[in-house]
Amino acid sequence: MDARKNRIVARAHEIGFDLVGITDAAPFVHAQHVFHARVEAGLLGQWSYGSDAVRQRCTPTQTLDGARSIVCTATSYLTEDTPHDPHAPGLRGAVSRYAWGRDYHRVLRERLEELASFIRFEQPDARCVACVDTGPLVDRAAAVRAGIGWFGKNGNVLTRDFGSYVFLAELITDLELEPDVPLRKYCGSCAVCVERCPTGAISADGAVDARRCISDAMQLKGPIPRHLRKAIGNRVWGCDDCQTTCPVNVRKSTTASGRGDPSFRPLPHAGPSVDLPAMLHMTKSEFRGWFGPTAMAWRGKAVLQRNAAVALGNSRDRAAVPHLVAALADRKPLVRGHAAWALGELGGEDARAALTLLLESEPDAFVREEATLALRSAEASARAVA
Ligand code: B12
Ligand code: SF4
Ligand code: SF4
Repeated sequence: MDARKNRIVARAHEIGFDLVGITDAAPFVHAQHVFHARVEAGLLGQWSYGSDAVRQRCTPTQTLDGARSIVCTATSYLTEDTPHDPHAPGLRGAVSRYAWGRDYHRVLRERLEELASFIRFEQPDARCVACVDTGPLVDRAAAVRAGIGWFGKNGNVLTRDFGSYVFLAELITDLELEPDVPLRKYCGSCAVCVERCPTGAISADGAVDARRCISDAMQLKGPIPRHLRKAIGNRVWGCDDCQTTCPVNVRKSTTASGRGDPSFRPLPHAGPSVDLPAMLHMTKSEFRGWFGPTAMAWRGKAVLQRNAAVALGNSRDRAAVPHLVAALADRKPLVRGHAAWALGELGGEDARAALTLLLESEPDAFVREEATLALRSAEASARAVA
């Protein structure tokens, strides 16, 4: 290893990155081809990247003129906390592991900036651009070419030491650094995630259809498609099913230190599970205080309230009914409409009465449609019981 690379890698580990690999800045030709094909097939759903955006994400020199290398990192977010069962009855909702601590965009950007400062201290004329998630780079393709891990059929990059519970982040730089070699590893005949994905979103050749993915549905701006709502269970953000079932993730260590990264430990209000009625009725300042520091806040308050309403509809707990009835008066049609759906799922006389009352005065077409269908479903279950 060249001495400069050695020092950068050592410093990156000190800063808190668990895995570090280097690749050159050549275009990601195969990834661009795969990416294009998926956009064409509509598999990216709401992430409607145009051809220019796809090309830029796969061409590092478009982001940094004169780029020569990419320092790729992976940081484990696995902590020892137990996830909440997304199908447990009751008034608590499951948060995906990646979202229950501090927002990884902020944490990793701070670390990348620290690494860039170190590089500039060593080489004052070096230029660096930090990329994490929303940055203009295909994070997974870069990590794979830098030897950090391999593509799993569930779409995630799998790593030998930390499994797939890693965040990916990169520094594109004009420094010439010796590239690492990609790993020669594949899923082989395993297809556990393909079989266990609750919505059948993963194809046998390892392409994720975002339109059927629960993680995607929770981030939609508008209504959650009806056919996905039951499979969501009590989840309010993200979905980990294709990771918890993956054999590569069994008994994986938590960070290089083995103690779990303190930044990704559960925050008080956004831990492995949240109080669903509290989320459904939160004020703006509660939203900012509870979820602002996490990666769950970027779509805004109404989206989380909508998710909480769906989770309560799947709670199999009649204690949810009064909370949902109260949410029928929410200012946002998105919240009212999903609360109506949830009441239809729980049924009962009180739910039917509230839906009937809502239909007498509701002006919004989407909410009216949801309430009409919900009332029908609640009436059908009442008939079935009688
Ligand atoms: C949009 C997005 C999503 C969307 C769409 C995901 C998708 N599958 O495309 C949704 C909301 C569904 C999503 C969900 C999740 N995401 Co996301 N997401 C992104 C984001 C912002 C862009 C991904 C993208 O460009 N997709 C387009 C597709 C075409 O590209 P790709 O996913 O990189 O896939 C490449 C491979 O298919 C590759 N490829 C090339 N050759 C080959 C060969 C083989 C055999 C295979 C299989 C693939 C392959 O080509 C593609 C292009 O590079 C990235 C961050 C980033 N900048 O890359 C995070 C990112 C991929 N997400 C991440 C995470 C953690 C998740 C979730 C696990 C969160 C959760 N628990 O709910 C889920 C997992 C869902 C899943 N099974 O994919 C991490 C993944 C970390 C890792 N270990 O891989 C990333 C990298 C964010 C980060 N910086 O850490 N995500
Ligand atoms: S995140 Fe959930 S819904 Fe999406 S592909 Fe994985 S298991 Fe399927
Ligand atoms: S469950 Fe099996 S097929 Fe899916 S990513 Fe893990 S090893 Fe690959």
